[in-house]
Amino acid sequence: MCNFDEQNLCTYEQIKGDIYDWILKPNITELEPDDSKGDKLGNPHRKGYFLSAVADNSGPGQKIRLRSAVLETSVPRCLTFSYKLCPNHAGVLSVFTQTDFNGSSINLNHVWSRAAMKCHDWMNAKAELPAVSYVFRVVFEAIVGSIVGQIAIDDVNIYEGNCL
Ligand SMILES: [Ca+2]
Repeated sequence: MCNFDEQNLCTYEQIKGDIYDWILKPNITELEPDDSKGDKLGNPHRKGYFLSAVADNSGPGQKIRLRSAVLETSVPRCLTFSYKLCPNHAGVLSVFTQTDFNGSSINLNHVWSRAAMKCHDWMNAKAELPAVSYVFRVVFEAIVGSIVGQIAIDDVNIYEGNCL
């Protein structure tokens, strides 16, 4: 699992070609008090970091993408993660699987999507990644909305087998 608390991206990487990157943010910051009211367990004293797609100057419609390492084929997997996506009109968070054909990245399957809604605590997401016959990556894509808000992920895990 990648919880970003070591202030790195584990095996994940920014997709080149986006104007903006996903950025590490601490769970609590005096400068941006709306980022998170404590962590997802409601403990305001917990330290740690999460990954945010909201830059100060990123405009509406910007796509900000992150991809996993290459995943080998043939076994079903389960993707789980936590997300915070709010308020209404702050944007959309999607997950795709992607492969590489002749040097071009091709989106294969839409796995998961949510549009920003009213703010609340961290939510848990779970999605099946079916077995396929080629190597692929998992891509997180944030599309910034018309209101500056929160598009954030944490505790990303991909494990072999069906979702529990
Ligand atoms: Ca974290």
